[in-house]
Amino acid sequence: MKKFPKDFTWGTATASYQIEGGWQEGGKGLSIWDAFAHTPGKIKNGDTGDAACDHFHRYKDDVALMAKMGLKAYRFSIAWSRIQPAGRGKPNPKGIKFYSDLIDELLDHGIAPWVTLYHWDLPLALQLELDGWLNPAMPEIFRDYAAICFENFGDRVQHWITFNEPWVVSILGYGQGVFAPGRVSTSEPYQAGHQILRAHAKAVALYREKFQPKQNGRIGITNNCDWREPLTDSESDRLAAQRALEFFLGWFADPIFRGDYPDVMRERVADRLPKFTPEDKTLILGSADFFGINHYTTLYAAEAKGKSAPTTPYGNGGISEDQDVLLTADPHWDKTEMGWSIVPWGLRKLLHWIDDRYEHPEIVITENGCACSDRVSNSKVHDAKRIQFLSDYMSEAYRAIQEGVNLKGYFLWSLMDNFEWALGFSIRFGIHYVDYKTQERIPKDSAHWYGNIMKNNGL
Ligand code: PNW
Repeated sequence: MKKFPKDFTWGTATASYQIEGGWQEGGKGLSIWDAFAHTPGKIKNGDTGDAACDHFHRYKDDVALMAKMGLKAYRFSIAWSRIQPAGRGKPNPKGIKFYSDLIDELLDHGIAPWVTLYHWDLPLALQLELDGWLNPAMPEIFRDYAAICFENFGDRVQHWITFNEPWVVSILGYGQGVFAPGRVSTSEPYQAGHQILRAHAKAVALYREKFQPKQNGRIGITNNCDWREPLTDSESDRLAAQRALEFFLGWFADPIFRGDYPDVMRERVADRLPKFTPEDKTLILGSADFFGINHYTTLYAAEAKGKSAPTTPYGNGGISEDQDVLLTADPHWDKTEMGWSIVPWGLRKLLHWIDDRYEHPEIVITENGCACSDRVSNSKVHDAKRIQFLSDYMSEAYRAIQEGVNLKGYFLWSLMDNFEWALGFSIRFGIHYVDYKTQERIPKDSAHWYGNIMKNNGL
């Protein structure tokens, strides 16, 4: 039996736009994802999150599902445009009430809420009026929104995550244009990322000054990173893999845990990479009580010498011209429905990389999971492949803990099938199956399996 530490947190994760629906209810304003999904050609099969999993109306049933499987923690995100329909100004009481009721329902069932303030659904007005994350006025606007959340929910929420995956917002939203707001640029990703880091730090400073002393919660940020393994043991491939990791995770984690962007980014991105003022640096350094990491896959990295290779649907490579890293998959690796290679040992190596580079931080895996082509038969879903994936990744996490990594939690993506962004409802990540016609939820085999893991605190 692989027993995890006594205080280990087991949970599942979701995000507002992916599950809530109710896109024009309860006084909610539009978000950039409402607009993006309604733009022809942006989402597979023309899907939108208008109704999604209808969680907005079914949250009580969904909390009952969680309770039934013995869930201890639940990570969800707040739709900013429910709280402030135009992104600024007076809070919307109905929006506050929705999340307040959800939090109460969770606590009534003994489930700890882990709340993400920004999982990509920026109020549309802020995009139209200010160009979204490109604007240096955004950090203060985000801080004011965060303050409303701390004020209204902080008496009951002990775990805050400011941003989910700034890398994805920057690269997929402002670089490749496959996610909202759909911008295509080689400089805007660095500007957007810069303002997100400043926004994160301002919200954390406010929380620490005004709320943390009384509310005693903790606050951090979630970054995402694949593992990059050197293709050969040549010095140039080793450097290529290291460079790819610094462009992926170092971009956002270095300023927070080391004080500035990685040198290799400064050299290669040069003037397109904004500079922090001394005040920015002071505010950003140390602005996280834990290290949130989302991890899904691994690729080999080699010195590219100008070559580039297509990666996966979401183009996990970043801006390849800047990195000059050639990414490839081992053809023997099995893949998920996302086209992401299944390489459990990549998680262990990534955890060690974080442990070394950031001096032994407390790490929480805030997402890990597997997309499968699930089918219902006799009201059951036999997702053996997902169970194998989870078991193998958890085993590697366990090994990392044995080897001294300070890993404190694991959140499975996702509680239920949901709107998988540009791929719509075609991709299923859930441990509960969702029938989008009837909104029926069916626990998959993996839900029962995960229930046992949590009960035994181990594998
Ligand atoms: C994450 N990449 O997205 C998000 O946090 C979730 O909302 C999402 O449903 C889940 O992972 C599965 O996709 C990512 O290209 C999107 O590297 C793209 C990448 C990574 C994570």
